[in-house]
Amino acid sequence: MITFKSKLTTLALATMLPFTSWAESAKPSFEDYVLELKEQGREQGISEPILEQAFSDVTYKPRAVKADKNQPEKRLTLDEYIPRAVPDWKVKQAQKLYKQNYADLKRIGDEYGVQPRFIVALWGVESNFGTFTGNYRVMDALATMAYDGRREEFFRTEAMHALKILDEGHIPVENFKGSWAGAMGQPQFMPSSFMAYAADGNGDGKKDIWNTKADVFASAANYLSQSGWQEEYTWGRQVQVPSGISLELQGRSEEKGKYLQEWSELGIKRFDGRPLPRLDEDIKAWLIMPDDQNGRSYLVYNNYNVLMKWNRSYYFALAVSHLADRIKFG
Ligand SMILES: [Ca+2]
Repeated sequence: MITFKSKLTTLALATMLPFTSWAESAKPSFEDYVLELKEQGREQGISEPILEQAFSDVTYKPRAVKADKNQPEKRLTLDEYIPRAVPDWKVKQAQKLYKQNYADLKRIGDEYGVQPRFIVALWGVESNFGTFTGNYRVMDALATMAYDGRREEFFRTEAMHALKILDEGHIPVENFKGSWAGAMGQPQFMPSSFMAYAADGNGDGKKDIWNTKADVFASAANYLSQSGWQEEYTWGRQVQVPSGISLELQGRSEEKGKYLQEWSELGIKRFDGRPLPRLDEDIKAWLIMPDDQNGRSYLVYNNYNVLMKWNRSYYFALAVSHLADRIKFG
């Protein structure tokens, strides 16, 4: 009986202690953790001078952890979100930069099979055309996020990719900057995306997504191209749906896709009321209604699914799509 009681007391005390106090007793110090990362990099064949530079003075960044935990939870409707994410000044800036960089954009767009307006739209949404790229040292951000532990494996792997990027000489350590989560340069690539998709757009042998616009454009275009982009199509369009349409029809899973002719027979029209285009072609589309029947509805093509691979947020994909259309249509 006494044993039972004391066990119960221990249990009660344990549940009252803040969870972090035990988690941290089993955890190495940040300094030791960074040494482990360095050793792992050494095992992966990263050169000693790069290891020394990359790991000199790696610092834990409480603000990165705070940013990770405080991501906004309030859900905006698309009617609220789109004008905030793509204000008119951003549209004007996109149109101006599209013209200024057209020679590079056209060359790179042709090479990768991506319409230039989508390259510029991604650039605008990701980093405001390269003006907000993050000021964290990438190794600080990744070591902090890995040490924080909620997604340790993911960030540890990203840290190893980051070391390879330095080892390949694309960027000097002192300029190796990114967001609190380690998203880098003007397209905000995580190191693993850099390794998979970064490209050299100006032919100097380096993939400099921080400072070389041609490399930024080629890297974004290569990402889309490798992910299945089809340049003969657009992303989709906003549509009118008949009142009372079933929400069962919406969704992006394979079996929810229908040909445009089928959607047209279900009463779906372009947003301005005209019939859907290209009804005689075998083009599959998906209906999405993120704000239910009362909000904006879209028929999206495969290219929209590609944008969702870049970033799983439909807010992101629709902001990019909207900006790409404004570049073309004003
Ligand atoms: Ca280059």
